[in-house]
Amino acid sequence: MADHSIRPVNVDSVEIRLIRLPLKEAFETSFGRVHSRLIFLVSVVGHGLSGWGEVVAMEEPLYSYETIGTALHAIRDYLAPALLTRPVEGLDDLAARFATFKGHNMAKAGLELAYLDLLGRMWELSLSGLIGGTRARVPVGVSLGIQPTLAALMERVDRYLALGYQRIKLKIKPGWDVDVVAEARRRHPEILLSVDANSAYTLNDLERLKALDAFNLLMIEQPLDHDDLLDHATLQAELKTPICLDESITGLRRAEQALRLGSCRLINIKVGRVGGYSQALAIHDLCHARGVPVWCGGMLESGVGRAHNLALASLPGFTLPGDISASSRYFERDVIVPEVRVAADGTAEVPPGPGLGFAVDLDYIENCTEAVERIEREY
Ligand code: OSB
Ligand code: MG
Repeated sequence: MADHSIRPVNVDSVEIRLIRLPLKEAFETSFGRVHSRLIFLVSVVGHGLSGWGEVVAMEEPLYSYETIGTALHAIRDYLAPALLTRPVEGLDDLAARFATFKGHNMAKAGLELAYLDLLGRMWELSLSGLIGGTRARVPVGVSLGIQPTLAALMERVDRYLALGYQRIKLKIKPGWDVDVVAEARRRHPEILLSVDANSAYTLNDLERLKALDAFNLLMIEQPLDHDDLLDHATLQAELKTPICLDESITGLRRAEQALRLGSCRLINIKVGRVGGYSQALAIHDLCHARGVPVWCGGMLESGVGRAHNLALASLPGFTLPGDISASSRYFERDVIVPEVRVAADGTAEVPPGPGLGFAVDLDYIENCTEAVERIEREY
């Protein structure tokens, strides 16, 4: 990573933009339902080029405390000024400037992503190449939301398997769990099947969670509180099924602590949740060295965030299918060209072109824009 990033980059301006993309169908998790995705795009302009990133925060603080609103505040008032105050000497320099400010990981990540795309375009290297990716295609899975009926869910399970998706993840909550998993497993005895509770349970639900051990699940994702490590360690000791942490892993230190405590056996890495590439790469390296499998999570990103996820998932430690589904699984039309496609073998290409490796569809983005603001260089 370091070699190409040491030459200083003069970023002239940061543009922050909110666009609304309708979802093809509502997405429901244990914390609520969304019908459209308000997407926060960030672009940094410098050396005559633009780099693009995405802040994956949602409108309400239901997945984590960050929202579109908190990210606007953090970027406008603290992070963009820190980026624009002097030339950026590399990813470590940028991460160190941001580390002064506590939290706001998704806001930080949006800027890191945009910066790295700009760097890739400047040096004509793909993002995957810049960060040390080793795979030209990555295996993908699909995350299926809670449905009004079991039949509606099973129709989707069958449909995505027929499209080639290599892993099915079912969103669960108390009352939409054991029976649902039992039926999916009965229909498809051999598939990679996992569940994601988004913090919907407590240790009082131990018997119900233990009942999931009967279905040979690949993992149970984030069963307990969003910021918990200790109760997860207690739970993991009682379960055969590996626990995978998502919400609880907010950075390298939390990942180290989770592994030390035995809170999980797998980690879902989301570049937004951990504050950008610098932390995502560090968590990947730690897990890879310890033989802990990682995979790339998703946040219903637009093509911009999705392209970054493809690059991240090309690293050698990402051995399990990610939540990087095709653009068409979410949207009628995506903001990148071409859109992300999933082949019949359940893999997606990691684009070899510079930066993101996709063209950004500025006309369509302009059409979908609800708000835009530019912050200029200070030196
Ligand atoms: O917990 O992984 C999650 C979507 C929004 C917020 C949190 C999560 C999810 C998903 C969908 O599971 C992943 C995707 O397909 O982008
Ligand atoms: Mg999750």
